[in-house]
Amino acid sequence: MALQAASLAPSAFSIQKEGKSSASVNSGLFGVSLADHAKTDFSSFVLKSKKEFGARKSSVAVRAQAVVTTPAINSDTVQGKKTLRKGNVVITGASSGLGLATAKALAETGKWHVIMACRDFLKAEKAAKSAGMAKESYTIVHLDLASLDSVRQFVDNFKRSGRPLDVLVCNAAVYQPTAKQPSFTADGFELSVGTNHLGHFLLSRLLLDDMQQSDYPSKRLIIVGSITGNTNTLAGNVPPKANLGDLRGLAGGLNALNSSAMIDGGDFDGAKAYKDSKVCNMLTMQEFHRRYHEDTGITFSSLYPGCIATTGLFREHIPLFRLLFPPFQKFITKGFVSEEEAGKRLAQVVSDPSLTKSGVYWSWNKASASFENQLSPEASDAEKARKIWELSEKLVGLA
Ligand code: LMG
Ligand code: NDP
Ligand code: PMR
Repeated sequence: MALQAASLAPSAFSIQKEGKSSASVNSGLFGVSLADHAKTDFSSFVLKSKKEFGARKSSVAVRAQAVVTTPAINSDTVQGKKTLRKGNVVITGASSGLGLATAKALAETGKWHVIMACRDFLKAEKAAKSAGMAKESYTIVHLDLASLDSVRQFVDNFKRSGRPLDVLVCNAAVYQPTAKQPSFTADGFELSVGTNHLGHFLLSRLLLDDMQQSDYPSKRLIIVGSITGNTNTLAGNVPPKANLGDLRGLAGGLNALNSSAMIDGGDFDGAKAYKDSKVCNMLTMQEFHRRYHEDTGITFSSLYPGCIATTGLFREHIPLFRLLFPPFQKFITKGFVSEEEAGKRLAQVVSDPSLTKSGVYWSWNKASASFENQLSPEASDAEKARKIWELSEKLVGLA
């Protein structure tokens, strides 16, 4: 499936070059008015070109195209008032759970075009359809975060599309609570940290330029964190606890050959690896803030959306856990939140005008009001953040 989907990615963008001039397609894709936008049935183009892929391979080669972007603020000549064009938001892992709910919430506003960056094209298409997302409100593009080549391919495809990037949401994740042995990404990194942290680290670094170039008024880079990575909470104290130690495993490449598969150099533990990866996510957001906020104006945020106990994240947990976890969170911890509610929360971090402060880890109280939350000492350790940044740069080939 991954291979098959990989071959679809270029076609998703190649349709812009088939039969229509860039200018006419771009006016539909990037134009301000919803009516104009609705005329461009981009998602059906994607599916159509996918079907044609096997028969006409030569047409799939991605060619660079002239970039004709519409400015963020447009004058609406009919009504004589200024309007904001649709924002373009990339959401990784938008094929289920939080990512899908956020994509849906944003698409429904009519103000956002969602680029669903997913490893399984067909699953994503079915998910978007059954969520009732209007087909002109999204585009699915292949991205497998467990492969650095795939991340680079995604970025190339995105750049070639000529679409401005206004917000990037790093949402995808894997959790392997029952794994006895580590598994690895295409590049040989332990899978949870390799996917959740290193894949997103490369993706965000490579797309930062695009966000910088966008003329959208509020550009944001969001990385989904979690309470379970924060040892200043009860949830963060359920064993195994997150702990990055002195980063010796990360420095060694997390490959279980010449180093441990775990960041701290310890024995493999899937639940700990996930929590460690979330600490990396939260530290990365802060390091981005320190390095780039002032110069770029981009808002860097992280969040804990609540315990969405029903998502696919727990697919590898034992059946008894999957049965008891939702009622446990609903009735005992009261930390439970529905996918829909969590999607609205993340959508706020994407687009709410009151959530523009950079460097913040957002959470929500019982009344579902957002507040700036406190991170654990480790998840706010600036020196560790810098070291992780530098080691990660080496591992993903940026340094
Ligand atoms: C591990 O087990 C697994 O081994 C691992 O594979 C992985 O899955 C990992 O985190 C994921 O979990 C953790 C295990 C052991 O937890 C359990 O699942 C045991 C459940 C036992 C049930 C206990 C009764 C709960 C009440 C009953 C409710 C019925 C519904 C049941 C639903 C169960 C679904 C989970 O965990 C333990 O060892 C238990 C000890 C729990 C420690 C709690 C933490 C206390 C820390 C206190 C310090 C607080 C300091 C911070 C202060 C902050 C204040 C805000
Ligand atoms: P889901 O499993 O429903 O969603 C995870 C998404 O990530 C899926 O779309 C999955 O794709 C995708 N994904 C996994 N691996 C890759 C990969 N290699 N390349 C591309 N995409 C990939 O879980 P949630 O919605 O719960 O998780 C979303 C985010 O929320 C995660 O960052 C998680 O850490 C965070 N979070 C979740 C909490 C919860 O209680 N559920 C609490 C706190 C934070 P596919 O559909 O193909 O499997
Ligand atoms: Mg946890 C007190 C509140 C609370 C909250 C908000 C969560 C969230 N959890 C809480 C408490 C507890 N949990 C307690 C007391 C226990 C012991 C019974 C407990 C257990 C537990 C397990 C076994 N919880 C879990 C697991 C998982 O496998 C989940 C996990 O750690 O995934 C990494 C999990 C979670 N609890 C949460 C949240 C949000 C998760 C899941 C996901 C995540 O952090 O992304």
